[in-house]
Amino acid sequence: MISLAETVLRGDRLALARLLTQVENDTAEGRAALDALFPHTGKAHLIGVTGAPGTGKSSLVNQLALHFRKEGKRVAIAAVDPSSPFTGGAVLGDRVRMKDLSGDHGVFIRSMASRGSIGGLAQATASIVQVFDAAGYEIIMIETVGAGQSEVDIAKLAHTTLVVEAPGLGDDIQAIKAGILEIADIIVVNKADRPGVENTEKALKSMLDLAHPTQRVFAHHGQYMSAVLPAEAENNIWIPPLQRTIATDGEGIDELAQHIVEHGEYLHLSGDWAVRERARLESELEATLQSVLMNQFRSRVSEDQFNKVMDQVFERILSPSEAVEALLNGRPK
Ligand SMILES: Nc1nc2c(ncn2[C@@H]2O[C@H](COP(=O)(O)OP(=O)(O)O)[C@@H](O)[C@H]2O)c(=O)[nH]1
Ligand SMILES: [Mg+2]
Repeated sequence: MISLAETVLRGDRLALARLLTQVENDTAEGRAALDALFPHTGKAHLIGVTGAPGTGKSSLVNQLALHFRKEGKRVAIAAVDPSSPFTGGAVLGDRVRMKDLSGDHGVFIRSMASRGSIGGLAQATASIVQVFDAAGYEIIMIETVGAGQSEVDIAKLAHTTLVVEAPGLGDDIQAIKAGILEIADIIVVNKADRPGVENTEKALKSMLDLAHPTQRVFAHHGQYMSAVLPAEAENNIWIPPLQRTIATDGEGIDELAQHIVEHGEYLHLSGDWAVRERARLESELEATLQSVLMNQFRSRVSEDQFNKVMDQVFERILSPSEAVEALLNGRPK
């Protein structure tokens, strides 16, 4: 019998849709397929698109997809935004524009159900992106919205992160506070047809100038950067460009796509592509290890045992770390 993974590798869209559901539900079949597909991953350019609701992320993703399709690239979209038009929560105009893409077999769009836990969503998104990658989609866009950590977690999946701002939302400072600019590789000022675009740009530029470019770029990657980056690349720093767009009529899209391609080239030249891949896979490995160990632990320790120890923590008889010790050694004090 041919496995689901093999059918997906052959380019069967129906099998792909079925597998994505298995993966989202974290079934045994889904996990087995992910294992089988893993050697086929690592080829796609993963692009995160994040920003406050209503800034135009879905519209931009739609336009970028059309752009990359014209270049003959296969494009997949994972929409994690629960209010996204891809999930049906859109005004009519958006749905109409999505029709530009429907029926095109070089495009695959998947909306993610929102999950209880942020970690779960990030992990499910990572798995779905892996399936797209193995299935041969060269450009994978991940649209996310959220407050702080979920955006950051999902952005960690991407090679290139676009942070979308728009004038007139009054959320510029909010977004910057949330550290969103720190994850930006490219800043998009969408709705450039709206009044106030200069002010939005000015605010963003001054926020960007506050940090030394070196620090800004390097802080994003933590300790990996200095350890793996070739010395000659240190002068070759990526300064996030600021691109104006009007997603509703496609203005600035070619330039934005150009920035994305250039960022991909920069990542390869600087060695940062491999750095990001390694960091991404490492956090995936850690997350998997954590959940497996947790499950193992739960299967060994009964609820009753756990509650008894928990009671002792509550009574201040055991400290949390003594409680863990007691649980790992099999029996409470
Ligand atoms: N005026 C103007 N409206 C836009 C632009 N881009 C998107 N919109 C509109 O803004 C609304 C929100 O867009 P959407 O792409 O759903 O934003 P998202 O919530 O960030 O995904 C929709 O009504 C779009 O048609 C733009 O460049 N200019
Ligand atoms: Mg959206």
